[in-house]
Amino acid sequence: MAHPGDRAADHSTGQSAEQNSDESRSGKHRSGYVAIIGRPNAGKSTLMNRLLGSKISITTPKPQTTRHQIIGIHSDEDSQIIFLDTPGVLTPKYELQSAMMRFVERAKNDADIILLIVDATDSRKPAQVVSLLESVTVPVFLLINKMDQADRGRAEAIARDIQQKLNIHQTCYISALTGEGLPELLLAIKELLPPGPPYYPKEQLSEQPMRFFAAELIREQIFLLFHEEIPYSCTVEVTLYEEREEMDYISADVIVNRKSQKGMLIGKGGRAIKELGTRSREVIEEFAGRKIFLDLHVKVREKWREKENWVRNLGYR
Ligand SMILES: Nc1nc2c(ncn2[C@@H]2O[C@H](COP(=O)(O)OP(=O)(O)OP(=O)(O)O)[C@@H](O)[C@H]2O)c(=O)[nH]1
Ligand SMILES: [Mg+2]
Repeated sequence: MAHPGDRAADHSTGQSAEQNSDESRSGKHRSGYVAIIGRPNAGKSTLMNRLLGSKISITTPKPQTTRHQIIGIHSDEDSQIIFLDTPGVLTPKYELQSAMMRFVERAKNDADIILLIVDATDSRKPAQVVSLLESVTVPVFLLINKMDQADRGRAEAIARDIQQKLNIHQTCYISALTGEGLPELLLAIKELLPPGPPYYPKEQLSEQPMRFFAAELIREQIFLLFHEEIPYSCTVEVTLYEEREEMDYISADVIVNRKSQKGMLIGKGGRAIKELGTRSREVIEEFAGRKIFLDLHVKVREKWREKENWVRNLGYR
C-alpha cells in the first residue's frame, strides 16, 4: 500500500507536511485515502460530491461517466480525508476501458479505507466488484445506495449476500442524492483514519487543474445531450486555457472515434455543436465563477479508444 505521503509529494502545489496544524503535531490529526469503488452508475461520483458539498466529479444517468481517478479533499479541524472517485468496475473491451480499470486498481491499492458502493435498485449482483475486493486488507465499508428509491427488504438481502463474501467493517444504508446516512458515514470514516498530517492545504478541494475540469464538464454535457455510442466514443481535449482579465478563453477539441460520428456531433446546420457549446460554457462558468469564452471544434482520431498511445496522450494515464 502506498503511503499518502508518496502522492502528496508529487502534488503540484508542493505543500504538505510543513503545513501541519497543532492537532497533527500533537498526534491527534488524522488523514488518509478513501477509495470509492463500485459498478458503473452505482452513485460513486454523486457520493463524493455530496460528501464534499461541491461538484468535483461529473455525474450523469449513463454508466461509465467517470473515466479517471478524481481526488476530492474533505478537511476539518482535526482530519483530512482524501476521497478517490473511480470509474465503474467492468470487463474492459477496448484500451480506454483498460485504462479506466487501471485507475480503479491504483485507487484500491492506495486506499487506507475502501467504500464499496452498491445501487440497491439494481437487480444485478456486483460480482466483479466483490471479487476485486476479495484480497484487500484495509477496512471496507459497504454502502447500500439509492435508499430514497429502494425497497428496504431487498436492500438488506443485497447487503447480506455481500457480507457473506467479503469481510465488511460496517454496512451503511445511504442516499448519495439526498444525503441520508452521510453524516454518520463521515464520522465512522474519521474514526478509522490513521493518525497523520494534512497532505493538502485545508481549503483545497481537489488537485486537477482548471483545464481538466473544463474538459470533464464538456464531456458531461456530451453524455447528457447525445445518445447510443456517441458519449462512449468521444473525449475532450482542452488545447488552450487562458486566463484573461475580462473572461477566461478556452479552446477545446471534441475527439470522435469514427469519421461518421463527426456529423452527428455537429448536427444539422451546426445546431448540435452550438447547443453543446452553449451548455458547456454555462456549466464551466458556474464552476469557475467567472465568464468564459469557449471555442469548440470536432476532430476525428480514427479508433482512438482502441489505441494505447492515443488513450495515453488524451490524458488517460
Ligand atoms: N435516486 C437516487 N439516484 C442516485 C443516487 N445516487 C446517485 N444517483 C443517480 O445515479 C446516476 C449515476 O450517478 P453517478 O454518481 O454518476 O454514478 P457513478 O457510480 O459515479 O457512475 P460511473 O462514473 O458511470 O461509474 C445519476 O443519475 C445520479 O443522480 C441516490 O442516492 N438516489
Ligand atoms: Mg462516476
